[in-house]
This record gives sequence, C-alpha cells and structure tokens, in this order.
Amino acid sequence: MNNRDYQITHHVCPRNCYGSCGIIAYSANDRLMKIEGDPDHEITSGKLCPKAYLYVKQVYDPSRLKYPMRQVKRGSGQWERISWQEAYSEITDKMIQNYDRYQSNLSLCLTKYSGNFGVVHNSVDQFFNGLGPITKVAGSPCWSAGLDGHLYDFGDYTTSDPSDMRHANVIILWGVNPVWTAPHMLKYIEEARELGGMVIVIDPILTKTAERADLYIQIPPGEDGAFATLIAKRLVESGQYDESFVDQYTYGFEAYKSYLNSMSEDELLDACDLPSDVADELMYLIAKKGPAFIWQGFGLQRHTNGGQNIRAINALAALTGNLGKKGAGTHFAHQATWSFTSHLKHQEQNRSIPVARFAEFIDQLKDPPVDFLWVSSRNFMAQDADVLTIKERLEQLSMIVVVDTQLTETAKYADIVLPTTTFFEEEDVVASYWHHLVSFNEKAIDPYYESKSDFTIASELSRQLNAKRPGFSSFDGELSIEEYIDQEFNAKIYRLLNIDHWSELIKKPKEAMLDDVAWQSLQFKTPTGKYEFHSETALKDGHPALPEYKPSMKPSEALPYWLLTPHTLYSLNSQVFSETFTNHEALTLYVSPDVLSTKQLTDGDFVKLYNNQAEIECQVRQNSSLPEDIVVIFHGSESKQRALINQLIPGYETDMGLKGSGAKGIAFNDVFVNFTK
Ligand SMILES: Nc1nc2c(c(=O)[nH]1)N[C@H]1C(S)=C(S)[C@@H](COP(=O)(O)OP(=O)(O)OC[C@H]3O[C@@H](n4cnc5c(=O)[nH]c(N)nc54)[C@H](O)[C@@H]3O)O[C@H]1N2
Ligand SMILES: Nc1nc2c(c(=O)[nH]1)N[C@H]1C(S)=C(S)[C@@H](COP(=O)(O)OP(=O)(O)OC[C@H]3O[C@@H](n4cnc5c(=O)[nH]c(N)nc54)[C@H](O)[C@@H]3O)O[C@H]1N2
Ligand code: SF4
Ligand SMILES: [Mo]
Repeated sequence: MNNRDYQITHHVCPRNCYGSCGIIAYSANDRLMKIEGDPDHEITSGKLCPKAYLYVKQVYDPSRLKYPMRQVKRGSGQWERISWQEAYSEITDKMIQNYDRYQSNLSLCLTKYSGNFGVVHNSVDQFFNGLGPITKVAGSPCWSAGLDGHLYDFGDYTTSDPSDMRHANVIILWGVNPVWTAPHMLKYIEEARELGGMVIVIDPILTKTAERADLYIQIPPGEDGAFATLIAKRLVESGQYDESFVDQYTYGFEAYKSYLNSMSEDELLDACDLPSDVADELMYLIAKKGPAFIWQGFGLQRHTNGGQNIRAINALAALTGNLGKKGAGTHFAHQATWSFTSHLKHQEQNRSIPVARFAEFIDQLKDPPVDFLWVSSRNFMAQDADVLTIKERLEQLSMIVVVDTQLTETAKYADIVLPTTTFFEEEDVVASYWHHLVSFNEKAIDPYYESKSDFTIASELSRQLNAKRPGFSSFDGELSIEEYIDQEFNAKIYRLLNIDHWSELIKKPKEAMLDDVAWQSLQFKTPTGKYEFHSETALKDGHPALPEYKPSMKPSEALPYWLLTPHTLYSLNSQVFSETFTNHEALTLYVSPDVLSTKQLTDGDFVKLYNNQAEIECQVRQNSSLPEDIVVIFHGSESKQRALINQLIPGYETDMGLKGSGAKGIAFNDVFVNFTK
C-alpha cells in the first residue's frame, strides 16, 4: 500500500517521559498498520524511541484486556467475563451503599498517576471530585523533592527550551541518563559539543550517557549535596564566585557564606569520596568556562535528602551567575503549560494519603475507613515501595476496580478490571513537562473489543449513579469529548498557546509563548523576587532555610550494598513493550567483580538478594565499572517477574515534596541489600 491509501492521524505519546513525542499513525479499515515519528514536531522531529516502535504490536497484543472481568476470588487468578452493565451495576451499588453507611464518600479512594498524562484523563479526577470529598492518593513517586527544591530557591520550576542546550559550553548531566530516558536531547548535546562544549556526567553508575561524556564523576549515591557544598565553599572562599550577580539577583548570600565557612572541607571531601582536584575542575568549568547548563535528573532526587541536594546544586548556578542566560541554568522540569482547568482545580476537602505511605494510611484511616479503591493509569504493585505490605493491606478493602489495558500486577488484586483504550483509540491533549510544546492526539481507530476510554467510563458511571440516586455525581456525564476538551481549555492556556481554539492544535503541536531561556528576566517568583539562598518559606515548611548539607543514608554491616534501580531503555516504567528485550530467566543483578570474588560467586550464578523487606532471586552479572558497594537492577527489566524489585524498597519518604505535589516522594534510591548464593 502507498501511504496515500492509509488514513493518517497525528498523535502524541502520553507517557510520563521527557519526549511527549509527535507520532503519525497510518491505518486502514479501522486497523492501525504502522507508526512513525512526526517530522513536524519541533523537538522530536520524526524520531521515536525503541519502545514506541512497538506500539502497534502492543495495541493488538493478545495479552490486552478485551472485556470487563470479575475475579471470582481476589488473587485467585480466576476471572470471568462480565458485561459493562454488570460491572457498572456492581460498582454503583457499592458506592451508594458506602455513602449510605458512612454519610460521605470518604471511603472511596482514587489512585491515579502516570500511565497516561493526557488532559482528558483528568476526567477521572474530575469525576471523583464531583463525588467529593473523597480520599485520594496524593503526591508523586517520581519528582516531588526536586520540584520543591526549585520552588524554595526560585519560587517556581521552569525550564529553558531544551534546544537552548546547544548554546552551552559546559553541560552537566547530573543524575540523568538521557541516552536511555530522553534520547531526543542527544542532538542538542552533540551540537553543543561540536561547537566546542564539554559534557560532564555525575552519576554513581557508568550509564550509557556517562560512557559518552568528556568527564565522568562517579559520586556515591545521595552525596551530591556534599560535593556541591564543597564546590560552593571553594568558590566563595577563593572569591571566584560572580559577586555582581550575587549582589543584584540573590537573597541570603551572607547567611550562606557563613554557613559555608562553618563547614569542614575534609568532612565534605570525605563524604563525597572524590579526589579534591575533581571538585576544583568542576568549579573551574562552571565558574570560568560557562555558560553551564545543569540538567538535574529525576534519579538524583529520589533520596531522603534529594530536595536539599537539588538546592545545593541550584546554589552553584546562582553563585556563578549561570542563571537567566542562554546555555545556562539548572533544569529539572516545568508545568507552565499545564494550566488546564482540571489542573487548576484543587479539592481542598479531599482526604489525602501521601503516596509513600499508602499501606500505612489504608490501615490507619478511620471514620470512615478506606473501603473502595479505583485504580487508573497506575500500577502501584509494580511501581511503589513496600509492595508486600500494600498487598496485605488491600485485603482490608471490600472493592478494588482497576482500569487498564493489561492485567497488570496491580490488577491481580482487583475484584473488577475494566479494559481501556490506548491513545490510538481516543482523542486527547498532552503537554510536556520538559519542552514547551502542547499537542493534540487524534483518534485513529475504534476502541479494541469492548474497551472504553477513561473519559467514557467516567461519563457513563456518573450517569448510572445519578439514575440510581439523583444528584449523587456532579460530574456532567452528558458532555461529548469535544465539550470536555472545551472545558479543559481556558483563557490562560489559550493566551499561552496564542490560539483561539484547541482545534488549532490538531495536526501540528503548538509551542507555548514561554521564554526560551528560563528566568530570562531574572525576576524570580520567591517572596523577595530574588534567587533565595536563604528561604523563609523553606524554614516555615520545616526545612533548613539554607541549602545545608544533609548526609545520605548509608549501607550497614548487615546490608552492605546500595541497590539502585534506574529506568531502562527497554520499558517505560511498568509498561513493558517487548518480552524479547527482557526475556531473562531471572532478574539481572549487576555487581562489581571484586564483590563476586569475595563472595566466591561467578558470573551467571543465581543468588538470593535480600533485606528486611523481602528476598528475591536474581542472576548476577559482573560489571567492572560498579563501585564495590553498589548493585544495580534496571527497573522495568522484570518482565514476567514484575513486582519483584519493589518488594525490596522500604519506601522512606524524600525530604521534600509537599509543596509542589501535595506529598513527599518515595526515596527509591535509598535501598540497602545483601545477597548470598
Ligand atoms: N524501583 C523503582 N520503582 C520506581 C521507580 C524507580 O526508579 N525505581 N520510578 C518511579 C517513577 S519515576 C514513576 S513515574 C512511577 C510510575 O508509576 P505508574 O505511574 O504507576 O506506572 P506506569 O507503569 O507508567 O503506568 C501505570 C499503568 O497505567 C496503565 N495505562 C496506560 N495508559 C492508560 C490509560 O489510558 N488509562 C488507564 N486507566 N491506564 C493506563 C499502564 O498499562 C500501566 O499499567 O514508578 C516509580 N517506581
Ligand atoms: N526508556 C525509558 N525512558 C523513560 C522512563 C523509563 O522507564 N524508560 N521513565 C520516564 C520517567 S517516569 C522518568 S521519571 C524519567 C527518569 O529518567 P532520569 O531523569 O534519567 O532518571 P533515572 O533514570 O531514574 O535516574 C537517572 C540516573 O540517576 C542516577 N542516580 C541515582 N541516585 C543518584 C544520586 O544520588 N546522585 C546522582 N548524581 N545520580 C543518581 C542513577 O544511577 C541513574 O543513572 O525517564 C522517563 N523516560
Ligand atoms: S516513551 Fe518517551 S521517548 Fe518514547 S515515544 Fe514516548 S515520549 Fe517519546
Ligand atoms: Mo517518573
């Protein structure tokens, strides 16, 4: 077939991912035939990651859910097909019964996160808000500490247009692995390099990104604060900081300076465990060889001191005047294009469960207890911490409904699963959290078998509830998708996108009218309007006012190894696209060869990896770039053994997160283990 014989539609990848890539789909006779990158997308320009090329296969994967199903007994694995009407009937009966029993809907709990970040999927939150107050899992397992670090220092979080990286002379990839997690950024990084720029990677493990760097700094996990504070101390004490920038645009320098003076060089050096001249070299590069573009990755801040570490790094940019100019800045994420109506609405009366403390709250909340759980765009049994305790606590609930395309690890514990559409089967709008484009997602094909979009489910459920009990739901179940999208758009977002109607986004994404350079005006959103070394807001929220160094957690004699579980090339969180990538007998545990020989193990041996949480089986592989006290399993590499890794994660809370996302995050990278044959 020629391309002209296909129906062509424009899409946007809705995953929780830096790219939010533009995709073109070709279909014929209501069947998706092939996809390719959209060459008109200014950032992703026609290229996709390896996972995306498996999307077509995924749409028609035999493992996809086709019909609503009821589990005969929870956890039994015995499922029976039911009709949508039966499913709705059971669900609405349960909801209404619970209301009658408790005289509120607080026994209903919603957990929703990042399976699909499309704006139309917010209809799920809107539906539950329309029953409110309800109970809601608050916060994010992903990025919360970093957001708050930026909120305290800058008053907001924002990013330059990523293409601005090409203007950098020094690019520091600090705890981020774009070769795997943000491949579209490589072209800008390479461009900067062709113009003479230098790339530095700071990461405890030699990632694929680190392999390509000009300078790789192997830092112990969680000690970025020690390293950054050491550099800050030397900058200030040697007078190499940018005095005029600091005078004009920052607040609290004197306090920070005396804090730095009070810190011991030796202790900081000892903590970051790096040669002294590496700190000097990085100081020289940032202070003298800029502009320096610092990209702070999400992995960096998933620690109990992650927010403070982010602040210490921000301070380096402020001390050296690397803010508000081309090719400079510290960049984490933004939500400037997320001002859709549902994002602006907060249901203050909802009862919150902090994401890191789900199991604990299920157990402790009374009056009323949580009794009914709705799971949407979420696979917490594979993705969250302390999942064995979660599994136990789920027994306290009397109904669990999971909406997904697959019978996930979480769906295994559901009473009812509802099959949902992929983004080829529904219309949506997606705003990136990294670049500045907003895209429309067209519908290419009809829903697979009996699957329905989250929006359709919310609408139908609302109508069914109101038919049974007039006025029960205030979510307007009669809206068409176009009317729903109309409601999500508002004057602010139209202004930002410089359009009159969202239909102008169809076929071609629109770039928001944001400054290409973050903080270009050097007017910060803090109470003082300056970059704040000293933040009264942080102090009020119970944090140190200054980016004080907070030591990381440490391995112990009993559990002498850090377990890092970073994201992998081959999957997008738990959304595994191809078993051929991950079809191993057991999880692969990478360890240093020295540790292998101390333990008298050989490459390929099967071992028990354990801590106080759990024990799992792994196959060891030696990796000579690993330090002796770090072992690695790539998260998402589990394939058939999905939930395994996260059984080992105790789930300490990150230091920050409440301000920006409503709860502290999960310190996925503070995990200690041991292993034996
Ligand atoms: N050990 C360890 N654990 C981690 C991390 C780590 O680094 N290490 N990283 C953490 C991070 S950064 C994140 S963001 C979280 C992610 O945690 P989650 O957001 O829970 O994970 P995902 O796997 O992205 O998506 C969840 C589910 O959404 C489903 N889904 C996809 N599209 C739709 C849709 O349109 N509607 C509905 N209803 N469902 C849909 C998918 O099939 C999938 O089952 O995991 C965290 N977990
Ligand atoms: N292929 C692929 N792409 C993805 C995802 C995926 O699962 N697969 N997930 C998406 C999501 S939800 C997210 S959040 C992003 C995550 O993408 P990134 O921001 O790249 O974050 P991670 O991959 O979690 O971690 C990056 C690096 O941080 C390092 N790290 C851990 N602790 C520390 C520390 O204390 N200091 C320093 N300096 N480094 C540390 C890890 O070793 C790892 O190499 O990627 C998105 N894109
Ligand atoms: S997973 Fe990320 S890189 Fe891959 S297509 Fe989707 S947004 Fe782009
Ligand atoms: Mo994430």
